Amino acid sequence: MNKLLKYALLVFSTFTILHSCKMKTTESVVTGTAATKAYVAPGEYDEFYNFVSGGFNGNVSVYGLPSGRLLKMIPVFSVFPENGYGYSEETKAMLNTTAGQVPWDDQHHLSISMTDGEQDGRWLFANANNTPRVARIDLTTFKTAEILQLPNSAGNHSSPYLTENTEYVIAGTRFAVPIGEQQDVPISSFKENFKSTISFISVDKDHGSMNIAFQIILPGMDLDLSRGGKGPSKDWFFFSTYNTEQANTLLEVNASEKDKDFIVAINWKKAEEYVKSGKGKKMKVEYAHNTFDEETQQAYSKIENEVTVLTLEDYKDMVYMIPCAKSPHGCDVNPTGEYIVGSGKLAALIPVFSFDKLTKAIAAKDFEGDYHGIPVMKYESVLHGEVQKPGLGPLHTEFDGNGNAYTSMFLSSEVVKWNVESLEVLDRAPTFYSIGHLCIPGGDTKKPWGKYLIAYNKITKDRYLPTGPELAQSAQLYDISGDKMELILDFPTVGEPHYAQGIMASVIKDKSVKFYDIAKNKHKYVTMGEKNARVVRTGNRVDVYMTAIRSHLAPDNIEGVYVGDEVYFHVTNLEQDWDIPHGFAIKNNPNAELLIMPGETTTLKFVPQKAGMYPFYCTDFCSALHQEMQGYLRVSPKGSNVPLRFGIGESAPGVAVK
Ligand code: K7E
Ligand code: CUA
Repeated sequence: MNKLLKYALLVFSTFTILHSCKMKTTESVVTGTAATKAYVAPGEYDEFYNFVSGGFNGNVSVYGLPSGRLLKMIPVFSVFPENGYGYSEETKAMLNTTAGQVPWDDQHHLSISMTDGEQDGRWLFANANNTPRVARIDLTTFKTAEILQLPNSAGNHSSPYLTENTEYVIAGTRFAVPIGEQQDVPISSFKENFKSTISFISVDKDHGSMNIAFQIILPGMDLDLSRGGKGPSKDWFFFSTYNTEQANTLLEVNASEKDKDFIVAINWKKAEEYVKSGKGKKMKVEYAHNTFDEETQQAYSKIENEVTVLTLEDYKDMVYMIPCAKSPHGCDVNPTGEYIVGSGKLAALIPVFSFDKLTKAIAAKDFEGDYHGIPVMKYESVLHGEVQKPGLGPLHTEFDGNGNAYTSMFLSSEVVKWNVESLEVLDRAPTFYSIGHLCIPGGDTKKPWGKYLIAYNKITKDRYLPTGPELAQSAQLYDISGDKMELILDFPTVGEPHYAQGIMASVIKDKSVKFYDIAKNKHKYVTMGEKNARVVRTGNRVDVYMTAIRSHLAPDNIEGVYVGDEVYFHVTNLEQDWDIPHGFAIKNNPNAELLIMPGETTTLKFVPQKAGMYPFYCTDFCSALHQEMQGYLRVSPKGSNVPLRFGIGESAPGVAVK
């Protein structure tokens, strides 16, 4: 198909969507070369990793691009029976909070750690909306290494966003709530009592460990999304807000009353200085800080009690409000750090603000007034310009490395490409359907890779074979290396993706851990070699020091366990080879299995409720004799006198009775 015809079809299909509200299929816009562009031959690696938020599944999934192949699901905020995350004794504490173990969350946004504004591929940060938490995933193991609960927060949506050198992870609240001692107040007292907060979580340069450095308390409003500045604006953070009307009911109407909401600009460097110089006050709070220790292979949960907060008196000259068209959702900063894009869901244009103008207007005190004591900038004084008629329902913007921006349009179901300097619309591509977030690998950093764009769509309809009332979520891959965006692939995703991150595979793939060095295994219940496999009774606690190696578990015969005993299977995988996990499951165990990585020790707790024979086995097909990797636990009635006996082969109770 010649280029002109293709373009005509694109324009035509966009036009039909905009003007008939009738959904169209893409058949007409996919060209013959698309398949080869997305094709990754069997045995070949993908060029990019794509880390995709799981939305209501609470976890993160990993795809390869351009193939769209699902590589892994990383359990983060939700229990994951598939590998025992949240069930094993080692990982239960990862999901601990001040409200007890919370086994689920709603995961929307991801950020890959950066050095000098470029992805360094060390860690992936993830937010939990519902029970406010931020997680750090280690990209050498693809495991959740740390989860930090956020006090004074409700709806941790504007999170987790990073400063240029990952000095801080920043997390803003979606819900304003009463904070401090007195929280039992009438909902109608929103205006007096409800506050919004932004948490600044420091990240250790070498190990990544997180701590809440301080929080900024803002008047009650709903912070939606945010971005850190870059280059000239690197000391700043920008947040979109809605409900600056401070409504507490029927926000659909009441939070869209005003013509403009705001983008909140915060000079975090100043905030940091103020805290260092002793400003701010300590506040009594409670939050859980959970860390997975690689050495002992054990998660520890600690309840912290204090946080430093900066209130309005402390931050007179570090917070400013920029008026922005109705209910802005995305708030994105371009790679040079000069432009801030506010995407108002209900606006028919996209305002682009200039950082240079902002600093000049602040210096000149060119304010329009104030919002609860915070200076409000004049829209015209800080505006670079508006993208006119971009489409309907702008949500999020990502950037390529060539001066272009790509904005998702929820209502008109399209991606619109425009030039950041000239604000001229350059291209549009339909999405199927109702796009939410989009992602260009590195598209939120100083150095976007700029080759592909992925649309994460909210509605799937007719894209895949029907699967009952719930359909697979739909992602679409576009080649953006040319002037025109070209749709090259549809791929289904799990959960409900919101934001995602993409990174050149070469940045992380060679650092991937292949197995754990068993010599360094400091787990309290490690079994160093099969000869040390044993069972130890202490009162009604039974510790099984079990080993797994192709193709047996040791011990594989255990007797002398009684109903009501607390049996702990500490399974050490003795393999020292890549891709040889062993699994462990026992009959009637009311939770999940274990999946033990080579060199690792993992524990399953089992409290037998009835006397009987309980077979156990390896669940991961590990060798030709995997099916033989099995054993028996004999459980006798409470108070019986069956002696504790265990073994394997010659030493098994059934053989070795003497
Ligand atoms: Cu889905 Cu980032 Cu929670 Cu927009 S948010 S789509
Ligand atoms: Cu070990 Cu199957």
